[in-house]
Amino acid sequence: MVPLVVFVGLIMQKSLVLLKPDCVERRLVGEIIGRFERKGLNIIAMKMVRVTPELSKQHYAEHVSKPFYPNLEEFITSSPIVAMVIEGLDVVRVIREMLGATNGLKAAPGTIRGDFSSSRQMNLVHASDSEESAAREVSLYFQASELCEYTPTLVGSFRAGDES
Ligand code: 3AN
Repeated sequence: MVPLVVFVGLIMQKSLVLLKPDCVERRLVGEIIGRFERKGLNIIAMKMVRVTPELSKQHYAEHVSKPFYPNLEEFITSSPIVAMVIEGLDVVRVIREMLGATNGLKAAPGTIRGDFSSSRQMNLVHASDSEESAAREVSLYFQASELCEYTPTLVGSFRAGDES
C-alpha cells in the first residue's frame, strides 16, 4: 500500500517579542537575541523602548481589570525594554515554545524561561500568542515603515527549499 503523504504548508508569520525590564537589567539581551538568531529566525525590527502606563494598558488590555495588573504595569514600565519583530515559518508557535511556560518555575529546562527565570512576572520575554495578537501588538510598537523585511542569502543552510 502506498502511504498517503499530505503536505501541509507552514505559514510565514510575524511575532512581537519584548525583552522585558528584567532581561535588560540582568544583561541577558544578547543571550536571548542569540537564541533567536541561532534558531534561524529573521529579526526584521528592533528598538529600545520605555513602556508608558498608557502603552502598558493597551498591550495588556486583556489583563487591565485583573487584580495583578497594577504590579504588572509597575514592572513593565520600570526600566527600558527591547522590542523586536521576528518573522519565520509558524513563528508564533515556535517562539512560544522557545520561551516555555509563563511561570519560570514551571517552564521546561532548555526553554528560555526554564533556563533563566524563577518567576511568573519576571519571565524575561513576551511573545505574541496568536497571529491576531501579533498584528495588534506589532502595530502598538512599530510603524509599518520600521519593518525591514528581507530574505537572508544563507536561507538554504537553515531548511530545504520545499519546506514552506
Ligand atoms: P505570557 O507572557 O506567557 O503570554 P500572559 O500574557 O498570560 O503570559 O501574562 C502576562 C503577564 O501577566 C505575566 N508575565 C505575569 O506577569 C502576569 N500574569 C499573568 N497571569 C497572572 C496571574 N494569575 N497572577 C499574577 N500575574 C499574572
